[in-house]
Amino acid sequence: MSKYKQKIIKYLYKQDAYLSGQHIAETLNCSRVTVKKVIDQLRSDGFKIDSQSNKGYKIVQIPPEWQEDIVNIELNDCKILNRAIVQTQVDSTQLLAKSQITHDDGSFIVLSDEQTKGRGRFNREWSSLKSKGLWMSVVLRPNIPIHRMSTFNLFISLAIQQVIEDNYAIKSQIKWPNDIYIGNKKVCGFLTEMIADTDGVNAIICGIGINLNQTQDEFNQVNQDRATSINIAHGSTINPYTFLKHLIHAIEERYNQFLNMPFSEIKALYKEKSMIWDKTLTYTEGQKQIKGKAIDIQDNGFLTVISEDGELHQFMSADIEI
Ligand code: 32G
Repeated sequence: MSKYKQKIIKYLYKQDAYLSGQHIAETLNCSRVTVKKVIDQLRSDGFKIDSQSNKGYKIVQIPPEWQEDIVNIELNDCKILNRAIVQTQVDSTQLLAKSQITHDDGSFIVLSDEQTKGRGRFNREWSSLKSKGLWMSVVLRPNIPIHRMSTFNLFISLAIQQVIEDNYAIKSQIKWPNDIYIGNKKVCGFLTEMIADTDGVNAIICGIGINLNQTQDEFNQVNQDRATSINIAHGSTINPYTFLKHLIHAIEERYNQFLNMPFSEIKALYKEKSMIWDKTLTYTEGQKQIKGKAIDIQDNGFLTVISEDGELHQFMSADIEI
């Protein structure tokens, strides 16, 4: 029976309409009893499936936990990713992705409902409440020399920023180099790690955390005034599969651009969507700390900052206090 489960989910989800048991059985070449059994099983898995005597079945609600079958449907048209690894709980999708790389040379995403040890830059804790956000690691396999990686994050930033703005009508801005903001609150953080040697890049492991459905009071005390979710800004529940679909599509497009065109071609757009201009901010990179204003971004992704004494500084990355 279970051999039909995936097919039935896929068919019902894709059609997104009432389909009779008879029609499903004929299309998928199984019996109506099998269809009924699978429907019952899906309902006990937490799917809400409406059934109407003259119309048939329709999925009206998917369980809050990520469903691997449905995630894979959303990945179907994506040429840069082979598959999804879906977990209910992990320490960190980033750690799981890295351990997978050692015995899997493909491109994939890792998704988890919850992370118990989600981490951001400088090993800072990344709050990853169960089924409240998109906690994802994307593993890509470019065939490029290491020096080309300096602009990867910039292309990814635009992919995320654009999904929020285009599909949810929310003004969002990039805070170079690793965050997306709505107003003065963080909605997303991402980081890019890689496995590389002098011959080039073997794998990119890009960790992306996007707050989708937290309410303001669900953020802890520290993040209370500094974090927001798409739900808060949009004013209604965000369907994680729809968000994922848009994001995968945007990442695919920007990743292909990253591989095929210089950053200079998207630089004007990147600058327009960035929030750090015209403000005196504190920039820290390693031992170096200065107060200054960002004035430009170079074709290699470096940020040019003019410090209070009028000197120019180039940052490949930095921790910026806002
Ligand atoms: N929303 C807003 N601010 C938060 C949150 C939150 N949910 N949690 C903590 N803060 O293990 C951002 C993040 C990299 C990558 C944190 C500010 C960018 C997260 C500041 C307070 C999937 N680094 N530090 N798995 N990590 S989630 C994983 C960043 C993703 N901050 C993947 C990555």
